[in-house]
Amino acid sequence: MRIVTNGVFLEAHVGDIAQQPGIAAVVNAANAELMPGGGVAGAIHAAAGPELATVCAPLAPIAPGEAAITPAFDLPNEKIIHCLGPVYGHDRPEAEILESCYRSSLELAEENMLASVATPAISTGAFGYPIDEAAEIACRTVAAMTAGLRHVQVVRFVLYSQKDYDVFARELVRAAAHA
Ligand code: AR6
Repeated sequence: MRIVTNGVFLEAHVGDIAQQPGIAAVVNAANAELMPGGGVAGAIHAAAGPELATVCAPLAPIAPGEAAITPAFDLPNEKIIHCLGPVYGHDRPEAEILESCYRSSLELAEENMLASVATPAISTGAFGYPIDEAAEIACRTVAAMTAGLRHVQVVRFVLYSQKDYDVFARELVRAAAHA
């Protein structure tokens, strides 16, 4: 699905974050060391190739809520924005940290004059953030930023299951109505 808010396309798709051709930057749900791991980080490092870990090493560690940007190597994108989400029930205040992830990612995209960003549902896998709460925060944060975006024209949420997609689609409509 796709809606327009303040001239920015907000999308939700079911798919693989490592297969998003036509998108300038993909967001990695990273670990602090920016190394390959499971889930999104595993898929992104596997698809980007071993050079990614080499350029990531000097940028690490990052703190929860922070983001870093690298080339995308063998991925069909220009850049990867690596973001460390909060571990649910451990990194607090978790809602503010998750909000900071999406804000920092879009700020980096703007600084790098990138036209489109695709992001997974940060923290909702290994880090245990409940999907409903995470979707509300993600969609609200992104929708609230649309009015200030100059370069980013598309923000795509890439969800791994139909169930997660349904939650994000619902929250996106709700957030766009308030933006
Ligand atoms: N494309 C899109 N979404 C995906 C993909 C994919 N290829 N693979 C998983 N998801 P996670 P986190 C979904 O665990 O919770 C890693 O091991 C998944 O279903 O990747 O932020 C890192 O090394 C879930 O909804 O990220 C870190 O240590 C969401 O993406 C840690 O996990 C996020 O799942 C980060 O945990």
